[in-house]
Amino acid sequence: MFSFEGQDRRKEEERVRSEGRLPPGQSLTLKFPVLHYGPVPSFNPTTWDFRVWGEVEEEKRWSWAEFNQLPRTKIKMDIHCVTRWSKFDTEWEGVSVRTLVEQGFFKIKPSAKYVMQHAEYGFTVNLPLEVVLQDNFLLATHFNGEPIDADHGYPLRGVVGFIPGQEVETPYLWKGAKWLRSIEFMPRDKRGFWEQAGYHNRADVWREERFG
Ligand SMILES: Nc1nc2c(c(=O)[nH]1)N[C@H]1C(S)=C(S)[C@@H](COP(=O)(O)O)O[C@H]1N2
Ligand SMILES: [Mo]
Repeated sequence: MFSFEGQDRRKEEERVRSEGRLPPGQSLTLKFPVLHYGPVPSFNPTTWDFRVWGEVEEEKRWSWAEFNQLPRTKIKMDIHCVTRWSKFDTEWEGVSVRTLVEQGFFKIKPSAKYVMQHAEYGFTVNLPLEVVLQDNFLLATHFNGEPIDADHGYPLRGVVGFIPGQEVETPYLWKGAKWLRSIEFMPRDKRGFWEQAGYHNRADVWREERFG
C-alpha cells in the first residue's frame, strides 16, 4: 500500500541495507513494537532494588536512588527483534556492566562464565559473560533521551544491539530483560525463559539464530 510512512520506511531500509546493517530476514520499522510475556509490572521506588549476585567476590544491592548515582554511559545501537523487525540508531543511556567492573563497583570471580538477567515475575534470560561485558550491552534507564516507558521496561532493562563498525557479537533483542532486577553470574550456562521455550541459546542476528 502506498503511504508517506511506507515511502520513508523503504528509503531508510535501502540506506541501512546498503550500509550492511540489515541482518538477514529483518525489515526496518520506524515504530517500536512491544513484545513480552505476561503483564507490565508497576514500579515502587521505595522497595525497588538491583542486585549483583552469584560468582562475585561480594554481592551488591543498590536502591533506586543509589543506582542512579552509578557512572552512566550512552550508546547508539541498531536493535533486532527475532520477530523480524529492526530499529536503527536507537539511543540508550544507563549503566555499563563493564564500567562497573573496571571501576571496582564489584568483582567477578574467575569461575563466572555466564550471566542470567532476572526480571520481575521471574522472567529470565541468559548470555555469555563476554557479551554482557561488551559495549553493546547496557543496563538501560533511558531510550532516545527519555526514561524508558513502562511497556519497554521502566525503570530498568537490559538492552543489546549492534553498534555499526564494532566487531562484537550481536544477539537479538530478546536477550535484554525488561523490568530487570538482578544479574546473576554463573559458572555454567542455564537457559532463560524464551530459550527454554525453543529460542536459540546464542541468538546471533548475523547468523540468523532464531530458534534452537
Ligand atoms: N521481562 C521481560 N523482558 C523481555 C521479554 C519478556 O517476556 N519479559 N521478552 C523479550 C522479547 S521476546 C523481546 S522481542 C523484547 C522486546 O522488547 P520491546 O518490547 O521493548 O520491543 O523484550 C525481551 N525482554
Ligand atoms: Mo521477541
